[in-house]
Amino acid sequence: MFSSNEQFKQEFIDRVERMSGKSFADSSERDQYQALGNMVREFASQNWISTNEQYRYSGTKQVYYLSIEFLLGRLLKHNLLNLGIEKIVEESFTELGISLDAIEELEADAALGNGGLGRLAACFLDSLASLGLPGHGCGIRYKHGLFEQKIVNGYQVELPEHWLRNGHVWEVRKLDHAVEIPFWGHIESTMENGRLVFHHVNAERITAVPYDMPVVGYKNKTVNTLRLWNAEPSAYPIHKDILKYKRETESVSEFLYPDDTHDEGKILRLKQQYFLVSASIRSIVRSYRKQHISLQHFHEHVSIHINDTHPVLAIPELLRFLIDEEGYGWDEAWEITTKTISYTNHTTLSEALERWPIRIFQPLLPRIYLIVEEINRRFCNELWERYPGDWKRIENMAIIANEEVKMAHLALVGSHSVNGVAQIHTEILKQREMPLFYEVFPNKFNNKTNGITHRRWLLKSNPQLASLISEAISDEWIAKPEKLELLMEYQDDSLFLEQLSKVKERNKHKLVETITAKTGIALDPTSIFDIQVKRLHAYKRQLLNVLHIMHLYNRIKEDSSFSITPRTFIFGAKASPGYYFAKKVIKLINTVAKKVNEDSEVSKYIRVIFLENYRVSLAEEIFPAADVSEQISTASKEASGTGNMKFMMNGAITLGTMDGANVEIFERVGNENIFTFGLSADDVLRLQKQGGYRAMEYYQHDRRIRKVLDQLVNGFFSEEQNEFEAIFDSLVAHNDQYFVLRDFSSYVDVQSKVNEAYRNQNEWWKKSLVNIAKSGHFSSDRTIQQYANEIWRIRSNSNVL
Ligand code: F55
Repeated sequence: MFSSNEQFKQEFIDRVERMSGKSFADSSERDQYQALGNMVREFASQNWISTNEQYRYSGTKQVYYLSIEFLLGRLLKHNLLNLGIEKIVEESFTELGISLDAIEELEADAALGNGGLGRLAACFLDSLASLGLPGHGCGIRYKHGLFEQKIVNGYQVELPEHWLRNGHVWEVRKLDHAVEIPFWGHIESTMENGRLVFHHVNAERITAVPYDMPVVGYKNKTVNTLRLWNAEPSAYPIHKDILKYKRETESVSEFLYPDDTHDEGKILRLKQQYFLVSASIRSIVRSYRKQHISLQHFHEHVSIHINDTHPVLAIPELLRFLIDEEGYGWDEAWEITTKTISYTNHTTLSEALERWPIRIFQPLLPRIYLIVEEINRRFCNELWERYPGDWKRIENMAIIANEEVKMAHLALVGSHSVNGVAQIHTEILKQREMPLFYEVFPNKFNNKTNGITHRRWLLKSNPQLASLISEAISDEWIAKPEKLELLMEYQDDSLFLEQLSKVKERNKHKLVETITAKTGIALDPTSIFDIQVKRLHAYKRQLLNVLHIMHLYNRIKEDSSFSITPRTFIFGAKASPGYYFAKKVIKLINTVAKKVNEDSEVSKYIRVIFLENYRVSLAEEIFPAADVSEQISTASKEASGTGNMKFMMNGAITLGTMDGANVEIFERVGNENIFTFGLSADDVLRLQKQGGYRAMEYYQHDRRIRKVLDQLVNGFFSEEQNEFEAIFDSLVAHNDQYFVLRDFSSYVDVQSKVNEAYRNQNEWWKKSLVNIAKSGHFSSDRTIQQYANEIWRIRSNSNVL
């Protein structure tokens, strides 16, 4: 099918005609997309079957990555690339007069995630398959992924997302693997053969139907599986009102919750969590059974990883299965469970730590609640033995306290490994956030600094840079990204640096075309492209960026001799629909953008763009075009960040605080190749302990700050007078919880250093080169290899295939 252009074209034309019922000449781009997608999936399925068989018969240990989010983006080109058939398809399409880029545009992003946590899961799947590791994803097949963002009059408006509207060519429904998940009802116990047996009676059952997607490894014949569960009514409902039951059932996999910090405490969310976990464990055990090995050895053959606490009910669910369905005693079941499960923490923000009120938890999941109670009882007993009389400590560490179930405590107690996602984050977890647990379980804690797949974020999204690199150092870096370091040899090669700058220029031109087509705003591709793209959150401090832009506006207006290197500030960010402050910041960015872009004097130097509907496919155009990467979170608040790594790999220079993985970027590139500013994490944590700092004094004593803040509320923007009052208040009246004003001066200084640095073009491209050269460490291949060796203890099967 893909062995020659001629053969491909023939098969493709036949396929288009067979599937669409039209002649090839009459077929639409969508018909062509469908036909190509089908061909590619079919092609991958040969290796999919053999990978599965190999896993089944060799008995190799498998890992299952449970995540409530997988932010996949588009798969067509990614699959073509990994299957090694991109060239044949591209050439054949050119011969047929079809644009592969145009066809790719027809694929909707699979946006089953909010941001970093969901995208990390997607990068991990790619690395698992590309390293030939037996690792699979388990998630939910949301009918509606993350909302589509429109900007109307400067405000964010959310529209429901419909990625499945035209079907999804990559998924295969597996009805014969469906399982039933019980909710509600109550628990009765009986004595059977001297053993207490639990029965879940009057439960309402939901059918979980898996949809499998192939996860294609990079040119290595491995095809793993992402299994996404769809909620459907059971064939034997007990409900009287069938329509209501159907509606309620389907709602479980209807929407992705659009919040990236808070769990709203909604019952539907807890239902989603148990739905994912219970369906996944049932199917994991089912395939384990095919190997005919006793469940006693389960943890030797299976590793289950939970991505944050959202799937933490995997712990009581596996216990329940072993005890209730397999007849194991508590101690043995507990040992198997804890040895199977490992957990990643993604945040220290207290508002993000999940806690469920018992009044919601207990009625929905009566048997699971009993098990959690027993875990808690035993854990508190152990603590009592170790710290007799220390009630305060035990209360602080309990899994159930104050009428709530604390999910992070359950994860810490019921797993054998707890990892943070960057060195500084892991240290903060151990020393500041969970010191009591660190004291009890020092060996569980470990760090796994995040990574990103260089195949999507460099090879696919920046093909020109990828070729330039390969021409210089061969394409060995694709299999071994740490080889990018060989680029260090080219630091003083002015021809190479020139070529590097040309690639960036072309990528900037391309982004400008996209932006101008969408907004009508003309941009200067020779200006510095200074970009902040990520979810909107107070701790990520998009506000600091905007306040600085307002300050530049003021300087340009006040002083006619003030001149700066032209700069284009680009933002992309979705705010959680209920997050009032974040939405106000979006409005402010758009208001400042209008003011700046419409002012002929100011727009000579700076322009501001807010890109609507930031998402994976748009990100792939943005990172290659960036000069400056804004990573300006309040130190200690960003667990890792992964956008920072994508920018770096594409040759942008980080302008950031010493937070998350920025610290490790700093350590690798050295002081000359990064712009850092602001308070350290230690400073912030110390000041926070003291109750903060005096933000009002910064407002009163720094006239730059006073001017900018006054402009928020004095009608300067000709918006409603109180439009930005909440922002003003957050800084002054509520004492600036995120140290925006405190870091303002330092940020202004570092921004002017960026200006200076860009003037020396040779030095700039050298910095850019060093960043690319040192970015191999941030490939998720490195991260996944560490998880595989140190946590999951799984091995590659590539030598077997
Ligand atoms: C989603 C839902 C809830 Cl209820 C809570 C959090 C999230 C979420 O999306 N979190 C998230 O994206 N966290 C981020 O994880 C990244 C990957 O580890 C980190 O790089 C980033 O620092 C962290 O904020």
